[in-house]
Amino acid sequence: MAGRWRNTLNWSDVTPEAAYLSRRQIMAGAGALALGGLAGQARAAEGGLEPNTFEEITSYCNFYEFGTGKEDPKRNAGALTVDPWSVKIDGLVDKPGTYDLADILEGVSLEERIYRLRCVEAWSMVIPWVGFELADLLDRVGVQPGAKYVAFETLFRPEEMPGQRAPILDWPYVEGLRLDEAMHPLTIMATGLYGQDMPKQNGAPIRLVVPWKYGFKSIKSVVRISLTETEPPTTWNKASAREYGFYSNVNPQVDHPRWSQATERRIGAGLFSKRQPTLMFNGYDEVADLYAGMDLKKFF
Ligand SMILES: Nc1nc2c(c(=O)[nH]1)N[C@H]1C(S)=C(S)[C@@H](COP(=O)(O)O)O[C@H]1N2
Ligand SMILES: [Mo]
Repeated sequence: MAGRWRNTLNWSDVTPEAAYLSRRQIMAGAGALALGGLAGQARAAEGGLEPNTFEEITSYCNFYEFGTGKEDPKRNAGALTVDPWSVKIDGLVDKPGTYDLADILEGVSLEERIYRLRCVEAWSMVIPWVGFELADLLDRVGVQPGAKYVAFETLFRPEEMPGQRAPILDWPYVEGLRLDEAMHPLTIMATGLYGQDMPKQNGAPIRLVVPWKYGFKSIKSVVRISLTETEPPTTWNKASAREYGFYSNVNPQVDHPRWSQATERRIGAGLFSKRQPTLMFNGYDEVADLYAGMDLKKFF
């Protein structure tokens, strides 16, 4: 994809440039929906999946490597070098190695996935990602039988990431999934949004997106993916284990110790708009099977 960089982009603009993307979509539930077919025609999305604007998605961000303010990433991420970029894949895999991003992208098919994003802070957006299923990548490198978890790591480069020069979090940012969560078809590695290369503030050039979990699980600017036998440490859990569990599935019945998770504020909905109810698994009911028999209050 061309790395075009526009400040404003409307949903209707996306249609021509995204038209070549694979239309393989998960239509079950509210997983994703097909792009509007008519050129220049904005399409009303089904199931409350009207995407936020490009401006909203790229201006209101959490990326503490660039500062803790919502507008800090947009202001500070311009200095990030995203080319060259490689991802080290190691641990319990048949073909460990440091893979150039281009090599990773060669073997996958990019597609658009319009997903809700629910931040643990109780705001939400809808984002039209471009990406590929993490399972496709894991299948290519060959997951060994002993692997039970997937660990992820963000770039550590304090020269370009001013937030990393302060002990805001335990750097580098790390995250993790259980292997079955990582292999679920809803779990993607995203390389763009609105049909363009990933804006730096949203986790260029490649980031994880797990739509049924709180946003902090969707780790940005990934440089390492490791298959492990034991549950990997995760950044927000290390910062405050009683507030941020390993699973962190969106769950309106399990409140954060300091605020309710029953409702959320949709970014861009307007100052006087009503909060909307938060849905179990952020509305992605198809993942419920992954947690059959688990106490989701205990494993929050
Ligand atoms: N490396 C890294 N990844 C991160 C974060 C971060 O601070 N650093 N913030 C997380 C949080 S809290 C959220 S809500 C989402 C926000 O993604 P967005 O800014 O692209 O909407 O990114 C997640 N991934
Ligand atoms: Mo978040």
